[in-house]
Parts: sequence; C-alpha cells; structure tokens
Amino acid sequence: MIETAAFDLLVQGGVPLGTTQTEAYQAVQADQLLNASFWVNIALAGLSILLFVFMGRSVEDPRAQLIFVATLMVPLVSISSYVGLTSGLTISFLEMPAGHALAGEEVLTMWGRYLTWALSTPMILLALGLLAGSNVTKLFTAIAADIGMCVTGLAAALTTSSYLLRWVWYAISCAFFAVVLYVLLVEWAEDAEVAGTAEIFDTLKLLTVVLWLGYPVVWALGAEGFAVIDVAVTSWAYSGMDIVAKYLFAFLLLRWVVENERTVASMASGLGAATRSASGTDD
Ligand code: RET
Repeated sequence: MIETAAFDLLVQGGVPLGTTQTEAYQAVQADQLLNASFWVNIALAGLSILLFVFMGRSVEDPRAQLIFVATLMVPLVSISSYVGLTSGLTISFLEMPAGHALAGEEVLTMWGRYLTWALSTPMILLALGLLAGSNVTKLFTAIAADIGMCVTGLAAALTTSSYLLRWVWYAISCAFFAVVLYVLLVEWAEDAEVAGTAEIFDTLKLLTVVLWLGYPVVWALGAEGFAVIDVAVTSWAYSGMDIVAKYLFAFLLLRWVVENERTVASMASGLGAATRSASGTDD
C-alpha cells in the first residue's frame, strides 16, 4: 500500500521534534477533515468581509462606523488566522509531558488560533462595549483581561515541560475569562439599559457568553487537555464555534446598527456614557 510520508507521520505519531513548516503543511493536507475545518472558515470569512463592507456602505455616524470597523476586523483577522493554520505556519507538533494522556507523543498543536484570538476577540468586545455605551475604564478592563486570557491560553498550549504547569496556565486564563464575563454580564448589561440598546445587547451577550464558554471546554477535552477528542474533531469544534461567535454574531450586530443608526448616534459621545456618578445620581 502506498501512503504519503505525511500520512505515515500522522498515523504513526512519529513526527520528529522540531517539525518543519513543510511537514506541518503536509500533515494538514493528509487530514482532509482537519483541512476542511480551516477552509470552511476561510471561505466564510471572505464572504463576511464582502457582505459587511456592503452593509456598511452608507453608515455615517462615527460611533456606528467604529462599531463597523471593529466588527469588520473580526473576519479579517480570521481569514489570516486560518490561512496561517492551513499553510502549516502556525501549527506545530509538540511532545506532551509526563502525566498527559498522550505523554511522549507528538501532538499537533494549533497555537496560531490562540495567538489570533488575542487580536479578534478584543474587536468583538470593542464592538459590544460601544453598543452597550461602556465607559473607557470598563472597555479597557474587558479588553485587557481578554488579551490576558488568550495569551495565557497560548502559554498553556505551548508548555511542554510540565503537565501541571499546562493546567496552571489554563487556570490563569480562566481567571482572566471570569473578568470578561463579569463586565459582559453585569457592567455592560446595566449600561445597555441606560443606553437604550438592551434588547440587541442582551441577544448578543447571550450568544457570546454561551459560545465563549465552549472554548475552554473544547480545550480541556481536546488533544491539548485530557485528549478525549482527537485533533480534527477539536479543530471542527473550534471552527464551528467560530462560525457562530464571529460571522453570525457580526451579522446580527451590524444589521441592527444599520437599522438603528440614530439610536447609536444619540448615545453620549466620548465613551463616557452610561456611568453612575459617584454621588449616586445618573449622568
Ligand atoms: C482557552 C484555554 C484556556 C482557558 C480559556 C480559554 C478561552 C478561550 C476563549 C476563546 C474565544 C475565542 C473566540 C474567537 C473568535 O474569534 C484559551 C481556550 C478560558 C473564550 C470567540
């Protein structure tokens, strides 16, 4: 039976340490299920970019435009992220430490995902914060914690020295995530009431919270965590959640902004709206 070298490498798990980019690329090519999980997102991101540019063509209010630009960045980052993955540039085979279910084996790690989330998820939060009428403090808090979550998630995936320390990084990432959830669920939910955007904000908040909670679950179940599900299924789980968390989310948000540009325009400018003053009276 004739098999490609890349297929051999994958099946036998015999990929040597320090795999080259070409070997990573060949391994992706050899796994159609995995490769499809990348290309579906490349196609959808491309279509989303075209659609969102078209939808935003006559938006004039600066705040609405900023929401558009932030949201448009999401598929732009995404298309770059998935091209990085499918080309083998941002994936590596890493040897798992003792204690891991696949200890001693080379596991395909899609670390580019965590890296690019550090760019795309702040854009999602910027758009949501603007919609809720957040002040700068809350916006900064949510975005800084979110970047912390992604970078420490990246550290968890890349740590090969100690199994325990992988989970320590994971726990730190979850702590950052808790801050993001607090701002979304408590602070911005209140702000959106004041700003008059509660209806759409609540829908998007629910979509965001439910889907985002899925990411740490998939990490824990996937090859990087307890290795209950294999690499291609893990990748599809992320890709599937990405489709809803990014493209559907962005579409719902932008459609609402186009239809309600005047509501967005009438929100107080300077990102200072919707705060309770120290004296307890509303601004
Ligand atoms: C990780 C693992 C460590 C613990 C936590 C995680 C959370 C990730 C999240 C990712 C959301 C990504 C989105 C991407 C869209 O472009 C890093 C998986 C808490 C919430 C929405």
